[in-house]
Amino acid sequence: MQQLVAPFQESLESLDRIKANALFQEALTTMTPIEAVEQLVVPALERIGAAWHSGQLALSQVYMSGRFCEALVESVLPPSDPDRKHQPRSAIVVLSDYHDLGKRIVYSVMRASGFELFDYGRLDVDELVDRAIADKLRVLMISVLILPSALKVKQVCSRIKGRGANIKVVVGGAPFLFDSQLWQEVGADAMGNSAAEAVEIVERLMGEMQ
Ligand code: B12
Repeated sequence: MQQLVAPFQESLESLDRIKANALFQEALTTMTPIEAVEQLVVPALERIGAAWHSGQLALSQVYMSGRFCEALVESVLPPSDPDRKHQPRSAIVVLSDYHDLGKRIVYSVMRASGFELFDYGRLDVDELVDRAIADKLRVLMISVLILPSALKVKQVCSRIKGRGANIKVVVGGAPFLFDSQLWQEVGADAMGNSAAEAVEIVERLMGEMQ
């Protein structure tokens, strides 16, 4: 798999959609769709983000890479598991910033693993807290792309607690991958590095709630 990441990254950077698709299909011959996403798409996008950060790429290349990958991921997302687990009441949201891919993958993997959860799309703090409480959530999964959004999780957690609701907050996304302490600093109950970890965390929380 490692040897596919560099050519996949190059194909994205040069906006070669056909080559990117061919390399993704090659990965699918030896791994499941989610493995291909987590071991090929995610590392390539991480490298592209780092290259943009150090001035080697234009933001337009980052943007188009994200769009290509969204289409690839969308084409292989796993179907829902018919044997749904209805507990605990859960939702997933993108807090404040503008991205979709991480949330979409986590949502899809959760559903494929049998969990039913609300997809709140993208919300800001006040709207999110109101909705989470109105829906009587037990678990709120928050995905963020940039640090300012990650810091807003603190407001979400304190407002939820301030209103007396018992909702476990699970976070994920780039800022939490960069700083392993950040999830605790913003008052979250757990942080996941990947979609697979999201499932493990919710299963663990379900055990603790019983
Ligand atoms: C693609 C991308 C974009 C695209 C997004 C397109 C889209 N529709 O999604 C565009 C071009 C729009 C963009 C814009 C910006 N970006 Co950008 N972007 C990226 C990039 C390259 C990849 C992100 C991505 O989609 N990765 C793939 C997904 C699948 O990974 P993921 O989100 O991390 O999700 C996985 C895990 O984190 C986890 N997970 C995610 N959510 C959750 C939730 C839970 C509950 C759990 C358990 C797990 C979990 O599971 C997922 C699957 O494995 C990253 C680089 C990086 N290292 O992440 C930079 C990056 C995130 N961007 C960055 C920046 C700064 C920006 C901009 C501010 C740039 C600018 N100056 O305008 C804007 C901000 C836009 C905004 N306000 O929202 C920085 C953030 C730095 C920081 N510490 O805050 C990064 C890290 C680049 C860098 N190295 O500097 N970006």
